[in-house]
Amino acid sequence: MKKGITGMLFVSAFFLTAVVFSLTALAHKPGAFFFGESDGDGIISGNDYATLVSVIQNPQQSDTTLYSTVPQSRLVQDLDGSGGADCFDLAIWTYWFIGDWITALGIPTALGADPLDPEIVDGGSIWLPSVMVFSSGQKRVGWGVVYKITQNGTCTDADLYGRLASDGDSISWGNTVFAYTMTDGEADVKLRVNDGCDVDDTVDIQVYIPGDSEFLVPGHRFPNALDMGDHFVVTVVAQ
Ligand SMILES: [Ca+2]
Ligand SMILES: [Ca+2]
Repeated sequence: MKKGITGMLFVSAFFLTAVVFSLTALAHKPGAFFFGESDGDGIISGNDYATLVSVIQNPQQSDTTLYSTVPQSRLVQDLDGSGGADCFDLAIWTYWFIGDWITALGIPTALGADPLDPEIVDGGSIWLPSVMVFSSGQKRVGWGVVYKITQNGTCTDADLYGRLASDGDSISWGNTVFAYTMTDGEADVKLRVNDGCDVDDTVDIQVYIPGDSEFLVPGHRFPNALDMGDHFVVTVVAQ
């Protein structure tokens, strides 16, 4: 009897949460916004649970049908970093859903890019080398990586092209932007230098994954920021 009541309460909470959060529309955010997600609202809720169960039960389903995340991939629900979506991820997810934010083994532990010192033609633009995000030897998918022009270079009259950190739904030029890691585990952002930069100037760019609190990602999926360590230092060269 008690078990039945508990089950009813759980199911009730499940659907109440789904209804409440279906009314909430959040702009895209960097960091763990999509980690464990499927319906793309950035919030761990009943829809995401149903998707993960469905994928486990019927693995041949199309990710583009099931996922509204960026990218549309079941790997955003790979919480243990195994490289697939399975019952071990569901176990972690279930803890999260009841408010026990246990640390998932699939959270990123390292960022890398090569080379870190590319050149850019004066007045031109380049795609920076892709930043890769890893954990447990696996490339991580759907993580929002922030790129930020710092004061450390000799020129700051430059812009980055990506999702604006201030409004992740807008893709534009700005000082601080982010990009999600795609199914190859790589995030891509473009840089341009403006009139205020000259030949031999450098543009310094910090790369990191923010902790949940910096951009108000709901839940406690990624409490602490992860910095790439070394910055991009891009040198302006003559045309
Ligand atoms: Ca959700
Ligand atoms: Ca997994």
